[in-house]
Amino acid sequence: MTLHDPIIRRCPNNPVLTCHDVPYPVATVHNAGVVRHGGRYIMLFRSHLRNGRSIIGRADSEDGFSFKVDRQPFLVPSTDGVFAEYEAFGIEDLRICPVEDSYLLTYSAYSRHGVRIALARTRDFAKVKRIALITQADLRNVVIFPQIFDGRYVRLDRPHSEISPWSIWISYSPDLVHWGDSCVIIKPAAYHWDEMKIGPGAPPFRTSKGWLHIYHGVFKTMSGTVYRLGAALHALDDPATVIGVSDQWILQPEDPWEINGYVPNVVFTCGAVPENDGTVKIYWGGADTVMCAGTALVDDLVALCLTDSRPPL
Ligand code: BMA
Repeated sequence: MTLHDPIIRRCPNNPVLTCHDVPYPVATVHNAGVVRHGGRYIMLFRSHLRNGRSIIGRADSEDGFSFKVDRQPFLVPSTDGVFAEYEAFGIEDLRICPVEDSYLLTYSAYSRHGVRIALARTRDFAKVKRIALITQADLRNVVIFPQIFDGRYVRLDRPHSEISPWSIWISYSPDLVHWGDSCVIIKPAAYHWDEMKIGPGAPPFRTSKGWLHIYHGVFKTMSGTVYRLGAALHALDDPATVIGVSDQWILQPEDPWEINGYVPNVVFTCGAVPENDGTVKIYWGGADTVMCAGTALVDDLVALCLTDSRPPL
């Protein structure tokens, strides 16, 4: 099979959203979760406020590329109880995980105690209910699979470690609150584009060959780090089984707004929307400053994982 080059075709209107499109004062617009809901695309994006802390805004689109931002932020740090304690430094990098009849929102909660992941639920993007803080400190990038496996929710996550390069783990829960049976399933590959650290990116989506997961990988250079995107395929009946991890990256910083910005040389994804025509829309933050979008053929991404794969561990 001949793969298309480039694998991800960038939207000609990139960046699709910037701080200038937001009707309240923010310094950045990036790392957004996106879903199709009720015939529209809903984007929940992160913005730095001018004090350096982050909140989540909402933008809607008819076509997935041209977005209009709500007048008010969608989610700001809680002022109540345990969530207030752990969200005090801001909330970041929200993923929208469609599971059963609702959307599970996972986001990084920052505080003087470190970073952990909070879980909230919405059915309509009007009412949002926080459910629980689902990791302890220094564990983030949580994405939840759209299916329940043998009565358990399944998530990918990324703990920090001093001993091992930061890797992608899997965990299970009967109730979304208590998680366990964790094990590592994909590690960075030595002297490879993702050798420094990797982490879950967009919530995985179903293909005929497996769950497709777009993740991020980091390489350290003499002038800082480079964040790129890669693809991995997990078995449909058992997501802990990694069928293949693409040896090549699928996206790297190339446009000026990906190379220069708040953090240079970053493409970072929290959302991808599979379409009925065999394509997938992929969304990424450019240089932690703007939102970009692109399209790929699902078959190309699957083929990279199956025919040009590197060992997962
Ligand atoms: C990661 C996270 C992301 C960010 C990326 C690049 O560690 O903080 O939110 O996009 O670094 O700065």
